[in-house]
Amino acid sequence: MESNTAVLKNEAKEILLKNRRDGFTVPSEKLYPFQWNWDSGFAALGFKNFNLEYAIEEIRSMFSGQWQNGMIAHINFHSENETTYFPNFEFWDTQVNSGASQKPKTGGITQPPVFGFVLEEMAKTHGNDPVFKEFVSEIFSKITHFHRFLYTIRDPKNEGLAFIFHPWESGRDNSPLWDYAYDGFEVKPGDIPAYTRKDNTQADPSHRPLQKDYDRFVYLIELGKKHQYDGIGIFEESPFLVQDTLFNALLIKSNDGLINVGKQYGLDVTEIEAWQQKAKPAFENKLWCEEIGNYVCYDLRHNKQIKQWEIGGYTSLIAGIPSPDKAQLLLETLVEFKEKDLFVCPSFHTDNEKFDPKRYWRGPVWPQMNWLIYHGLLRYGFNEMADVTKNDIIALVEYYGFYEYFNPFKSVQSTESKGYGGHSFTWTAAVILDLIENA
Ligand code: 9WN
Repeated sequence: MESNTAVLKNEAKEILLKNRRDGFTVPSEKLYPFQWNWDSGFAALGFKNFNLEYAIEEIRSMFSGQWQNGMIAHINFHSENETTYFPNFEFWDTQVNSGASQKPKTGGITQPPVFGFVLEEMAKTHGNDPVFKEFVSEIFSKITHFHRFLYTIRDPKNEGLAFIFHPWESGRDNSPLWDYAYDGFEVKPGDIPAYTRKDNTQADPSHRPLQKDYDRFVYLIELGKKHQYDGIGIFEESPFLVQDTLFNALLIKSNDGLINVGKQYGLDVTEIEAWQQKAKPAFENKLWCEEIGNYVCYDLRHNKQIKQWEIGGYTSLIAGIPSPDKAQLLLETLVEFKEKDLFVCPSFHTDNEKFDPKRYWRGPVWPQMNWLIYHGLLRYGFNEMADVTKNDIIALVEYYGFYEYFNPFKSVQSTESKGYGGHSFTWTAAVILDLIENA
């Protein structure tokens, strides 16, 4: 009889293969029928465990949509016939920017930059493979160009921290953090064009963002469009303007990945090292919050930290940002969660009145976040909690299946039999496979 681990591994591989299309992978068949940016990085991370060629094709396909200014959009709309997702490429209308990719068509915003560190993960197992070496020479400058976009157009004051102007760019679209960042900003009738959501017909509407949040999402798209998606007017005008913890921590981690891989192959990394020298202290000085005991996002529009405990701060660990003392503080909250009989790691603090164990990013456990936190904890030698983080996500998938995200309360297992969001989910399969293969 096959062991549980072998069953999970096989199922994970099957899901990755089933969600694979023509050289790229959709996060979930119906809910997200295109190629998403950071999901694609995690897909490659999964594929590299059993098919290097597919991992390479995945990233190559994502970068086929790179804009002239360097941006990798949050979505590549490889199929123009797919109708189950809003907003589609027509709504984004990226032709307003003369350097936007039109083949594939894309969205007009970006997502957390994961490809630098994914490339480094691939190098760990395939570093000597000539096919991989060839790929590095093709992709290295493209990833660097993406980071250059972030350190120029998204950092007009040259602080070493990139801003985001749409919650979708954070990857954590519906986090309660953004309620604070909007700070009373509401969309009034007539501010935005008419539109029809599709997400709430594909997933349980009670788990999805509220209508007023979608109105804001659409408003911010219109604002981006007005400024060709890269104009300085976005920085000057956007009601939502944030230096995000996760986004910048993964940028720093990806810089490190590029520096390490670049050095291994004798490539020039001086520009990336210069970014890194500015970015790490900027992150530390501007985003640490003593009161919360965690790194927090900075609201550039209202010039203040968003003082809330939220999971994004934990990606500082994988980027090697906190001092050992601060890392210890981060660890203690995870221990508290574990002692309260919660699965690690809820995406928002369970004591906060805005915590919701079911709704997108307002509390549930997310598989790719556990992968990031697991590696962060290992980096600081917190091996016991690293194991909890890894085993919790494996246990959740074993119990509920390969869902997009999960309820953090262990107690609900007696009454609930499903996870939340999309099923047969790509990043869930990818990180489970990677965690098992590299145990
Ligand atoms: C908008 C694809 C994406 C993830 C995000 C997740 C969710 C999209 C949506 O799905 O966002 O980008 O329509 O809700 O929040 O992190 O990349 O899996």
